[in-house]
Amino acid sequence: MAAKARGAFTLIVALAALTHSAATAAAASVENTRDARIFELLDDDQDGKVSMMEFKNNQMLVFYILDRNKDLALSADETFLPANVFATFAGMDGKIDTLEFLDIVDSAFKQADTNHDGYLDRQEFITLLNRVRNQ
Ligand SMILES: [Ca+2]
Ligand SMILES: [Ca+2]
Ligand SMILES: [Ca+2]
Repeated sequence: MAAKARGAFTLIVALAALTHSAATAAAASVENTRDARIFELLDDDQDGKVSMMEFKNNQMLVFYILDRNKDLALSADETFLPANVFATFAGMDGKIDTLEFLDIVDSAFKQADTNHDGYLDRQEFITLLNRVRNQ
């Protein structure tokens, strides 16, 4: 998988951790349950698939959560990314701004949508999470 997609999905997993770690620590140990929750979190209109728009909206939420100092850019210490992966996103200024972030999200979505129908279904999503974990 391309570095960009890998990074974006690291962020998704980070969101899941942020959202659920406090309330459902016990349930989170069951990985499949957690994956289903992440998917439901992304699927705003609950039609069983995640559109590009749903994906982007939710990822922008991740961005704002991660951006602790609210300068609309992610520095290395605000992300959960390995330094080398972060560097490939951040470019010369050493920060990931919103446009760079959306670019990452865009390419991650396209990589994950293996049947190219413009949606992530549960299977595509779970496959992707498993791939990210097994890197
Ligand atoms: Ca949906
Ligand atoms: Ca920041
Ligand atoms: Ca698809």
